[in-house]
Amino acid sequence: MPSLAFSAALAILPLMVGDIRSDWTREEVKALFALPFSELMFRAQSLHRTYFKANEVQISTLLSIKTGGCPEDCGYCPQSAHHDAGVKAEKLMALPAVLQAAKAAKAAGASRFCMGAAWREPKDKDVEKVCAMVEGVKALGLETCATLGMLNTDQAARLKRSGLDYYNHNLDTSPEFYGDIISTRMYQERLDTLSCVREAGIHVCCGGIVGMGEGDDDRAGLIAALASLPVHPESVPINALVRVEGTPLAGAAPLDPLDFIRTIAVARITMPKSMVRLSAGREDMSDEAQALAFLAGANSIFYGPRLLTTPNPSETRDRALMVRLGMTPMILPCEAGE
Ligand code: SAM
Ligand code: DTB
Ligand code: SF4
Repeated sequence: MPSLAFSAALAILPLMVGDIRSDWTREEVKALFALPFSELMFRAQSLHRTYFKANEVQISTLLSIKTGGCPEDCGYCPQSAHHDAGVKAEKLMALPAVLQAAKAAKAAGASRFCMGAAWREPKDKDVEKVCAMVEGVKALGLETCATLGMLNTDQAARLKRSGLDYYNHNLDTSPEFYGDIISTRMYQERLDTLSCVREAGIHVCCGGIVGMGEGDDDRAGLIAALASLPVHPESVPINALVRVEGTPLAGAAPLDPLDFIRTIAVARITMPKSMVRLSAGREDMSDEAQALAFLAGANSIFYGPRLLTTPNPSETRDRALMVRLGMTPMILPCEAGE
């Protein structure tokens, strides 16, 4: 009779030898979600170790460069002008203040600086201003990421010329559940923006949110949609809904932490070479739940006491967590002298 370890290795073989696939079906993804928890974790952890150093975590810091007053009606978002979450609409930040925040992020240990704007889509003159920010942040030796809403081909090309490394644009949930959450922008429009970003040669950061009242089928639908993009996003943020008072989703049922961990593990298995980011929602997560998320294959976090408008764990808490788990920040090739 084969040993237990042998049987486990056999069970994982098809996943470990397979090339990176972009033909994941929802049924296959659902089957992964349905695995016994330790089997799922074993597969995810094995693939994680195939492609990454298991104890390294990439550190990004977020800055809201244009807060509030957004014309979109995303049900989860405190920045939507359709909801009253007490977020004041502000103008686009000035360049020196952005660079000051980027310097502070670098000094605190971030390797990537992500600039977020509460826009449906930027105007061309906004893109010019963001390009100046990208150039300035890059000159500090940081990777750059922006999330500005929908982009057209020319805007994506302009951002690429400024040196933008990543563009974040999320699918958020399954195509079927999407309409329950957002009515002002179509799923297809999100896919179109992702194509423009990809065509421009900017790395894609694309993920979603768990805990909005979606069913198991929707979680599988989200991961299947991400994992069947022609090229997998280089970065996959998995957000746990931050339930903000005044938004339509403030009263969403609390998310079972194990369902969140499962989503991370399934993202890791289906997109084995992507960075999977344990994104929003860490403020309310125990150290133990976060440790499980890393074990499930998460290898990136947002670092710093604020996400865009909501709290994130303090640097002190995160540094203690890293020490507690023996994890180290991922070094960029340029920092390693390569
Ligand atoms: N306006 C741009 C857009 O929607 O693409 C960029 C900023 S928007 C805040 C970026 C992402 O943040 C959203 O796509 C969503 O996935 C995430 N997000 C916003 N509010 C959230 C919340 N309350 N909890 C978890 N994730 C959230
Ligand atoms: C992503 O997927 N999560 C980040 C980032 N991309 C821009 C944003 C989380 C926002 C959480 C709510 C807030 O702070 O306003
Ligand atoms: Fe606007 Fe983005 Fe918030 Fe939607 S998620 S309301 S597009 S800022």
